Amino acid sequence: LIRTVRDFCKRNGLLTLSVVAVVTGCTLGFMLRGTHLSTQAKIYFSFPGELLMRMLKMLILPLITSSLMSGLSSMESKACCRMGVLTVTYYLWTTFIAVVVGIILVIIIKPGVGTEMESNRLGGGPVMTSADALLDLIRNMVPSNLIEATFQQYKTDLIPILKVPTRTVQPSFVYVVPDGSEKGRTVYLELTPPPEITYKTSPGSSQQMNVLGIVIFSATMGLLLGRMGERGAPLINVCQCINECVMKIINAAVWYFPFGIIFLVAGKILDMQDPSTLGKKLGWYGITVLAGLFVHGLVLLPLFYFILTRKNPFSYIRGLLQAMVIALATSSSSATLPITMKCLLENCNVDRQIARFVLPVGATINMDGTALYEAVAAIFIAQVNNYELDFGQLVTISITATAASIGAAGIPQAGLVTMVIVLTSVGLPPDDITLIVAIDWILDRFRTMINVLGDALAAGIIAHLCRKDFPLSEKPVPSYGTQT
Ligand code: DAS
Repeated sequence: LIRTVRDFCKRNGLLTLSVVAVVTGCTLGFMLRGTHLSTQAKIYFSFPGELLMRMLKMLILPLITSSLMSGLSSMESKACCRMGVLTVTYYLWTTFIAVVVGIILVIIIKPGVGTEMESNRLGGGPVMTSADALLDLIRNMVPSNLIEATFQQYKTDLIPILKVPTRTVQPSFVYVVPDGSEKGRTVYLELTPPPEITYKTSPGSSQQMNVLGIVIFSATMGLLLGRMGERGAPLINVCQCINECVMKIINAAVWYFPFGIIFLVAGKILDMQDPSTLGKKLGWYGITVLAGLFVHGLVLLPLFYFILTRKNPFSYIRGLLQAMVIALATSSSSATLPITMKCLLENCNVDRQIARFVLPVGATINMDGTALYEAVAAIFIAQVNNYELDFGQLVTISITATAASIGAAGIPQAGLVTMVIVLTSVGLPPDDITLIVAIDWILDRFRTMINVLGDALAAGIIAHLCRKDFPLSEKPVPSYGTQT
């Protein structure tokens, strides 16, 4: 038994360490919840976990841009279009299936029915119309500033450095220019652009780090570079070198992850809010979401994989366990992207060109777990408010939950933010998300894990369906135990 455990740890050292780190973090977090740590102590305590998240965020922009630009530039255009259409179609289909699974389960289990909430909570009118919310979602998909798009959620980190304009405060830029006199004096020009038309933004929209704009920009650059022939070669080489360097940095950084995970998980548990007044109902709501995630993520998606590739989905999923543990620990699919890429290339033998396209696109627009969660949460809130939804409203929820998951960023609790769109679309009070926020921190981890799993399984399916265009992509998944 000792030899078996030792051999397993050798083969799966990092995975084992990460799982042990999550368990240790949970234990430590719940042990410390009883003590009343001071704010300063909490800051020091959560520091290693903050370093882990910053390491992962640091890699997002170079990884996405270099992957897409180097990957697409070397593809033949017909093959690229076929792969792109297949990828987006598959993503939309699986996201919609996830929503339907969630709606069926929440209608059967009825977690929110029979709650004695005062029924006059409705009619307060939505914070914004669903049209405004959807427009805000689409607006976030086309950022006016690529740097802002990458770090939009982290603007507070950057304003002192980049003076990135914020949506609510009119930006003013200070320019230093020589005045042309022989004394070489300089003058300061403060230019305040005309006030933008103010538009409504969904609550917390500044929290949406939506890198879809970067994916679109990088994919377009990659396609154009590929058609520039020799003239594009230098930049393609630069992108390939950046991509290789980023993967090497990931290989080095991953050994810090278990240490960071302990404090990241423990720190989140320390900040966990006490369950809301809903108590047991909230428990049934959590069970409904987890059941939906299990059915969709570990039954339906593997079934789609088997039907479309005729391969064993679970030997493929074994190669993804490391990425799924990181997703569970960080609750951020964007931050997990570097590890997902590493698992696909090293453990699942997915062709690099396919992985470089399917994963970055998936990390921004494909969130099956989030879509399922938002549909369940919206119907649960309607049940809690004793508010009967008709079939048309269920259809509206399925469409807006799909759209909201596409617009959600791959960051912690992004799904809670975009859920406002789903609630306002059927006239439910958006501030009712406070009823479910108490257990959102744990559900967020599991739905992020399913988001990452959905992207990675899609890469394996697309690699199989496009094997004629990318002959190298059809490599056998190594049998369990030979993975790095
Ligand atoms: N945490 C998000 C992610 O990274 C999912 C969500 O908030 O729903 O995928």
